[in-house]
Amino acid sequence: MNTATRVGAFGAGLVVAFGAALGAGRLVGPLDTVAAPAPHTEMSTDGHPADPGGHASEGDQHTDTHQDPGGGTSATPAGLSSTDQGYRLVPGATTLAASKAARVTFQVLGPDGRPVTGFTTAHEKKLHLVVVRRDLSGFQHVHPTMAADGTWSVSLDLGRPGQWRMFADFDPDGDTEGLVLGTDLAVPGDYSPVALPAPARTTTADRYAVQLTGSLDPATAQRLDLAVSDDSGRPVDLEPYLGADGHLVVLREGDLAYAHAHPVHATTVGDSASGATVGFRVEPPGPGRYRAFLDFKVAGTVHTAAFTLDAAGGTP
Ligand SMILES: [Cu+2]
Repeated sequence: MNTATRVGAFGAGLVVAFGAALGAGRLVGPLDTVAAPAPHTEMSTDGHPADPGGHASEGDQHTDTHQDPGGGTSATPAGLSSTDQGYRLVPGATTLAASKAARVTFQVLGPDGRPVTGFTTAHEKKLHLVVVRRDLSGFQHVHPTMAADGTWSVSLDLGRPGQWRMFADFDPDGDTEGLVLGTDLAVPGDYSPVALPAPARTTTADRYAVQLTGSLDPATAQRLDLAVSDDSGRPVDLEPYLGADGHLVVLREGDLAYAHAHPVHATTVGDSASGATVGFRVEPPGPGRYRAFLDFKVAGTVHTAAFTLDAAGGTP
């Protein structure tokens, strides 16, 4: 990513402008999902251990976003295309048998048509993969491993038939901005869409309760704060996860426009005072109903909380 982007975005706190930003989404914090236990193999495409543990200094400082001073959102939202800026996301197979441990492979082809092998680490990973069924159920955020030839692979929970969307969120080496490319995977079988839960301000993730404050506005970046407490109502101490106190991926119902936000404030690794609340700035590409997935880490385990939000003034 270029320096300007890095600095600018960081300084201002991340505004994820879905649309305007090309790589609006580009850093996803990894989560290994709710449903998919895929151990996230830290890949080391360059021969180094992916993350020795300290990513605070640099990994956190970039943001994935681009500021969009004009507030415009005329650009195509991230994740809707399998190609952008000459890059192309190519899955190894587009139809997979239903399996809770489906092996999924893909390559990112560069402008020269060859598999890309050089990626800039963002939030401790060279590539973040978000996978969700088109009905917005089954959210998974994992970190595939790349082979020397540029083929990425990962185990996903595709145990339920349906049409799945995978988003590769990455920043190729060079001047290109971060990209989010998307493509569908079909899992044949008896498909029963799951209705999106109604908008709500509280939800649970495993034994934790998560409370949302703020709302989405289709025209401007708005702050969303999420507070996590345990089953006895006590606030918990959020731990840094992939260089941030939390990672938020927001997807629009209907077209799955994608945005990824990181916390408004910088995270200090090992900062026990980071607290139980994490704030994000999110700017949806337009009106609609969205599903927001928050990945957070408590006591060494990553959890995912999901909320349905309307961007149109109709907040719960
Ligand atoms: Cu990730």
